Amino acid sequence: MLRNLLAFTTISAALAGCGGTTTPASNQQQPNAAAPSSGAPTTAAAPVNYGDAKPAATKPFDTATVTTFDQPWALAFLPDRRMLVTEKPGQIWLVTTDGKKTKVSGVPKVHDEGQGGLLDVAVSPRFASDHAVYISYSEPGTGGDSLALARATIDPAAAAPALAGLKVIWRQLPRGQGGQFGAYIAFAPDGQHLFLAAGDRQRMTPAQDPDQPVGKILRLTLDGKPAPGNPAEGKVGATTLSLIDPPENTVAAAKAKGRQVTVPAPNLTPAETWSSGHRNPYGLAFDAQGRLWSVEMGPKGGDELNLIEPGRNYGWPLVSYGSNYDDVPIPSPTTRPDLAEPALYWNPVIAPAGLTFYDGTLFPDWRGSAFVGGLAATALVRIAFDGTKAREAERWDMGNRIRAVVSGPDGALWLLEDGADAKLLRLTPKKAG
Ligand SMILES: [Ca+2]
Repeated sequence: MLRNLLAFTTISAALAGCGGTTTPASNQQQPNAAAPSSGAPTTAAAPVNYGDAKPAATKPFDTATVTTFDQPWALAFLPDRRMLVTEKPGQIWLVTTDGKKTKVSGVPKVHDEGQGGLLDVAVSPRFASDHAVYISYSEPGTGGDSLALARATIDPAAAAPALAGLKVIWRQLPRGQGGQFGAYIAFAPDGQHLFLAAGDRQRMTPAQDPDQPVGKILRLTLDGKPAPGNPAEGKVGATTLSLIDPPENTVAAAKAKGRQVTVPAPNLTPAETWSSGHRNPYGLAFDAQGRLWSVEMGPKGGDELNLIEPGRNYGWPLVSYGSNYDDVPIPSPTTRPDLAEPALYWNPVIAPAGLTFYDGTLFPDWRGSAFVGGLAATALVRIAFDGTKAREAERWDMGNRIRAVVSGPDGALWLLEDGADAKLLRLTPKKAG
C-alpha cells in the first residue's frame, strides 16, 4: 500500500513542479490589501506582493564569467577565499577566484533525479582549526530517498582535495519519493549550532505534523542532534506516522479515498524543530543583527520571504498567498492570524533560490541588503530592510535562471546560474565608460 501511495505521490509531485514555472497564477487567492485581521501576534501590516516587480533598465554592476559548471547547486567560501561548489549530479569542486577548478574526491553516493542530488555545502565557522564542511543531499535507500546532512573534513593544503571521514549526522525519515528537499544549511552567528531546511518533500500535510522532520526548519548541534533550547526540547515523537497523499489535506479525506498509510517512525523527535509549516525553503541566512531569514518556494503564486522565529508556524499547507497547481484554492493567510505571515511574497512567483546578506565594501549602498536568485524570474533580486520590515528594492534581469547567490569575502556578489553549462558569475561595481 505504501508503494501505491508513493507512486501516486510521484505523479502529484510532477504536477506540483518546483516553483519553476513562469506561468502567471490565475489566482483565486489574491491577498486583501487592507489591514490584516486583529490578533496577529507580531505582524503589523499585511505583506506586500512583489510578484509584478519589473527589472531595472540598467545594472550598477559589471558581470564577469569566472568558469562554468554542470548543474551547480551551491557555493561556499573557505577562509583562503577559494570556493567549494556542488553540482547536483554528485560532484564537488574546489575553485579559485580566477576559475581554476580541482575535483574533490570522497563525495557520497547521491540520487540525482528531479530536484534531488548533491545539494548544499557549508563551511564550518571554525574551519581554520577543524577543517569541517557540511553537505546536504538526497540519499538513496530502500523505500526512497531521504534528505541527508553529512559532515566531513577537507585538507585545504592537499594537492588532491578529498572529503575525509564523512559521516551522516542527520537524515530525514521516513524515506520516500518527492522533491522539495529544502536542504539549505546556515550556521548560527555564534557558530554553536546549525540550521537545516527540511522541505515538505511534496507531501504537504506533514509540514504540520510535529512528529515529522518534514516542512520544518531544524536547529541542530554541530553533531546533528536536537539543539538545547529548541521549542520542543526533550519531547519524544510518535512511534508510528500517518502518511497522507498530497491531494488530501486532512486525514479524514485521505481515509475516505483509502490513501492513508501508517508506517513505523523510528528515532524521530520534534525536539529538533525550530519552526514549522514550511513548503520548500530554498535559502537560509542570518542578517547582521542575528535574525534568521528564509526564502521559500511556494505553490503557484506563493513564494515568500520569512523572518524565522522559534516555535512559529509558517502556515503551509493550511494557508498561502498562492494556489495549488491544479488551481484548488488555498485559504489566505489573512484567515489565520495565529500563523506567521511572510515578510513579503511574490505572486506570480520568482522561484527564489539562494539567500545572502551583503556585508562587503565594494557596494556600500548594498550593505544590510539581502540578495535572492530567481529561477523562474531569471533575475537577481535585492531586498532592503527597515528593521524587520522588508521590501523588494531592485531586480535585474540576468538572462538565465539563477541558482545561488553569495556575498563574497572580496566584496563581490557571486552567482551561480542553473542547469547545464551554467556560469559562475562575479558582480563588481560598474566601471565608468
Ligand atoms: Ca507561509
